[in-house]
Amino acid sequence: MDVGERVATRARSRFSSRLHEPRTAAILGIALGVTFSVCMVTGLLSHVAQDPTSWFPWPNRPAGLYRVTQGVHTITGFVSIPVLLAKLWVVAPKLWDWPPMKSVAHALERAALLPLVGGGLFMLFSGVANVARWYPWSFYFPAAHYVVAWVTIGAMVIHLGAKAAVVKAELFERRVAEIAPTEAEVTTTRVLAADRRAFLGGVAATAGVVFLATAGNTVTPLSDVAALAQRKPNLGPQGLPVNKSARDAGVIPTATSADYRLVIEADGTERSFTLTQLRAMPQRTAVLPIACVEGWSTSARWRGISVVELLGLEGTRRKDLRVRVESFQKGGRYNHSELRHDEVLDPDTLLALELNGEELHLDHGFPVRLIGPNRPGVDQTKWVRRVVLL
Ligand SMILES: Nc1nc2c(c(=O)[nH]1)N[C@H]1C(S)=C(S)[C@@H](COP(=O)(O)O)O[C@H]1N2
Ligand SMILES: [Mo]
Repeated sequence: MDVGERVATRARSRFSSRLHEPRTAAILGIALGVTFSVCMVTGLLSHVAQDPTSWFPWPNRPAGLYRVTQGVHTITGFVSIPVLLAKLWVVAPKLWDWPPMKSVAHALERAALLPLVGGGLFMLFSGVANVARWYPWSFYFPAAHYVVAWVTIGAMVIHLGAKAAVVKAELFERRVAEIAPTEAEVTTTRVLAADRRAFLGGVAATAGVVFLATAGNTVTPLSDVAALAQRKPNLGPQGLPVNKSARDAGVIPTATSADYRLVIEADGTERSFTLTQLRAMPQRTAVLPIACVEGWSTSARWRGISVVELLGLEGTRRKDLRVRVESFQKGGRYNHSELRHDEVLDPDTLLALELNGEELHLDHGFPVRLIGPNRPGVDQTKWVRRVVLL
């Protein structure tokens, strides 16, 4: 026995539980594969929804699609946490595998563990921190979360490929004993199976609790038990949570000023409207959700002016239409947004003046806010000052 092997053997002997074994690891691996895959697919969709330069045409219907993708993304992310921790605990002794590399394939498989474990932990940690609005870092969260997602996906594909045979053998192939097992062997197998059931049951129960504690973010009937939800869907002025308040955005003086004018810039001409003039225009009602990237979402009834009507673009089929909507909030990444041509032409894309039957609350964007179907919350610009046809 060489020194390395002796050290490794001693380290492995500290993991005394019998649950550090392939079948438990395989079952948790499958569970994690499912939650991670759902989380990744919905995350990529949400990314595409937020990134207008993307190659993927994000549709503006159904109106609540982003609400679903982002809700599922954050819920599956949270639920993955106990499963990932359990899985890491089960396979921990394998860190001490000896020799560390048995072949090129084995070396590759082990090398992929660093981006897999590191990436997985980073994704879950940064996601949870972002939801909690805790930024113990200096990078731009969406960019970092997106890049590391691809690294993690790549590592996961390698890992799944490398482990497919083990998983198949452990879960899908009946092992026929070549020699009749002794009574002691039968007992050991039974005890192990019972331990495994109890452990996996505990992990599943924890995941269930995490699910209940987060799903209320977007599933209204569950909001009462949503201990981990940072926004309850029905809590806030006019029955809607507030992301950034008027005070935090520094817009109170401008938003409440009697001199407020909405400026419309199109084809080189500029028009401006007082609030009274805006209220006298034809109004349209639409039931649309606010769906935040943090996972919370609520549907509400909005009333206001169709952007397409305001710009006199009804009936146009132009595909090059782009409209920029600007807030009078100074600074802040979300003080403006852009509408694609299909969004401009959708009659439910509104400059809203009312929310749930009342004049917009200051924190929801008074006097005018943008609301459109299937747009990420970050793009539903509040306190609108200027609308520019590009
Ligand atoms: N001007 C401006 N508009 C904004 C934001 C902002 O920070 N500034 N935040 C956006 C985000 S992230 C969300 S989720 C929604 C939330 O709208 P609500 O506060 O009315 O619920 O507003 C959006 N509009
Ligand atoms: Mo948001």
